[in-house]
Amino acid sequence: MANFTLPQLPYAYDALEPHIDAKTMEIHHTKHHQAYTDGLNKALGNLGAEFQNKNVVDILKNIDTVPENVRGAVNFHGGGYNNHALFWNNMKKGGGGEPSGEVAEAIKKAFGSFADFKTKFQTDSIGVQGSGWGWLAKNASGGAQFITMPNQTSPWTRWKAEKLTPLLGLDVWEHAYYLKYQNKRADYVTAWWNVVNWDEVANRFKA
Ligand code: MN3
Repeated sequence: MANFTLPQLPYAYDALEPHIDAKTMEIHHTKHHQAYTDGLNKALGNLGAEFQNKNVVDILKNIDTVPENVRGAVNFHGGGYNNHALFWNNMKKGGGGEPSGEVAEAIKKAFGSFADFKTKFQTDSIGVQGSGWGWLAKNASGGAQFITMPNQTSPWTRWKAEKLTPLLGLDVWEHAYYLKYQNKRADYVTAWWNVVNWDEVANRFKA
């Protein structure tokens, strides 16, 4: 039986105030992330022993090997499980500013400038239809790339085709912002830049 557990938040629920409110963080973590955790365990429970003790990233990278009858559920809940773990670590109290080092150079090379990168990330994330995520990823040639992904589909599912590694993810599901920002997704995205943990992004880029 798969036994994934809800990862701890690396800070208190109110740590990202006023940009992301404590109530949203608490519900997002204890209800939504918990639901993806439970859903992943349930979906994997239908499969044989070879799927029970795998790392979730390995499962997502090899999503094409998951039997078809549960592939959709594993894609959704496994993606949600891993996306949120990345998301919590992509943020910190007193974050924001600009990256430095290798990831900053890669962003400049791919997008022209940090400001141009921000515009692209922000515009396309706000433009996601329905629910999904915006991602800064590292591509096969070691460069920076922006992608959006629908629903909870993880960038890791594009590993075999494109060798994409997720670096920085932004959850634009309404549950990530609705309590504080209601329908104003753009205001949430604008505020979110103030909590981005660029040290974590730099570490993920180097790894
Ligand atoms: Mn979410």
